[in-house]
Amino acid sequence: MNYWEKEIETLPRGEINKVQVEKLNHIIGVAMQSEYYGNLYKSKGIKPGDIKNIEDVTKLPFTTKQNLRDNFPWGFLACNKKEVVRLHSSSGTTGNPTVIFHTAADLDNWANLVARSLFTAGVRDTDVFQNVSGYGLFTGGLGFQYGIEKLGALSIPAGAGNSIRQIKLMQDYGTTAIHAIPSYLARLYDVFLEEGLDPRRDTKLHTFVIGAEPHSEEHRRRIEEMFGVKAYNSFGLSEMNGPGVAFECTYQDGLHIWEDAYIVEIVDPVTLEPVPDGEVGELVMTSLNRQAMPLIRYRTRDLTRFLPGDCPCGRTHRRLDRISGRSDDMFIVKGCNIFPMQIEGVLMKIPEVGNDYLITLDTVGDNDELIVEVEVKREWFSGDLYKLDKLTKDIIRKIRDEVLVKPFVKLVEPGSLPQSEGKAVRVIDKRVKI
Ligand code: ADP
Ligand code: K
Ligand code: ZN
Repeated sequence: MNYWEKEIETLPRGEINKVQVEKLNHIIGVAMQSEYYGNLYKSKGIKPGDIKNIEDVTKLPFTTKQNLRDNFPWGFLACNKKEVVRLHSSSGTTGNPTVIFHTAADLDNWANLVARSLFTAGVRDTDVFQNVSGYGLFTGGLGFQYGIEKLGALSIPAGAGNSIRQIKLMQDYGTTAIHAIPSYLARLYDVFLEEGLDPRRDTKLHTFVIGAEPHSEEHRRRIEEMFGVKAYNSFGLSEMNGPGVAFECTYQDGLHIWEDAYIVEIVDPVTLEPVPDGEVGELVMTSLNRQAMPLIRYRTRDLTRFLPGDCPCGRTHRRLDRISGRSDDMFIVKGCNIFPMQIEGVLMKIPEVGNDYLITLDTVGDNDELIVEVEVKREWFSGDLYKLDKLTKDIIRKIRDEVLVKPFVKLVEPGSLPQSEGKAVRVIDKRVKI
């Protein structure tokens, strides 16, 4: 058995589009029960049935994070409050938070998508799955929890942090699969070493599911090497439920995005026109199943592209390239547009470089400077000064070749960079704003 839901996962393109058109017409009607879409669509004369073919989706207005904030908390609710059984919310440290509501049926659909995603990455009901993710308002906790249970694997709701305890759980219960953010796994590996353990020898791990934050192909390969596992890329966002939106299959060549549940567009972030197929742009998504709070043409701000061609796994749902960053991640130094992942890609290819780094943008004199602190592997840090100096110069040259700005590079001891509780903070901007 290769598929969780064979018929849906291998639906021919024409059929997928037909399902999408039907569901979109329906979901427009559902969305119009909310104050936000009700007012907006009435004012524009949009109604269910307007969508004749899939291209018609482009006639609908976009929805942005700002719209969600402005209408917090109930403005997008499309059903009776009595029907809502859960909410997930972003922290909202700046401005209003955002909130997503779910009915019982929404949660069931979501759990099924996560189960399908995990199955696609080769996880089975015989696995012992440790979810190393914050539970609570963050969707990575409960989102995976119910998906693992639906799949039928033995779930260990370990939560985030406390690496010694995580390792103990792995050993006590023979954990075979883990979900965690990639920046954490690199740190977890160090704890294994400090404890005198080798994850290849002392655990039964074979599968990682990594996501929730951008990471480079090189970072993935490092994690696979360190632990002796296969690491699959998992993409999702709270606005589209959370995990289970797009997932790598065992071919590890792009993430299948579930097109029976979402309409997927990639647009130029400036003109908002569709980009030519295969070009990078902003991912725009429409939720087709959610009843409590459908979102139509939601601008994710995530940058990616469709991969061309068919996947050998037989799934017909299109594949996204790994997310190269968010449109708001990009920073400009000395006139050059730079994404943190470009720098990560360079660093992770250098064998002496450790797993952590921090980019700081600062004003020095009259200039903006790019400062990159780079962790060096322990066996190298105690090396001679001549070698370290050579390494610094090598890093400077390689980063400059990639981003066209010459950085200041500072080598630091492993474990010495500040560590965040959740997703890694890769860039700090201290520049004087004029
Ligand atoms: P927040 O917006 O507060 O980070 P979410 O948990 O909803 O909360 O985060 C979703 C975002 O995380 C996505 O829009 C994307 O930017 C990022 N993300 C999630 N999975 C991946 C992944 N596999 N690769 C890169 N970025 C990812
Ligand atoms: K089981
Ligand atoms: Zn595939």
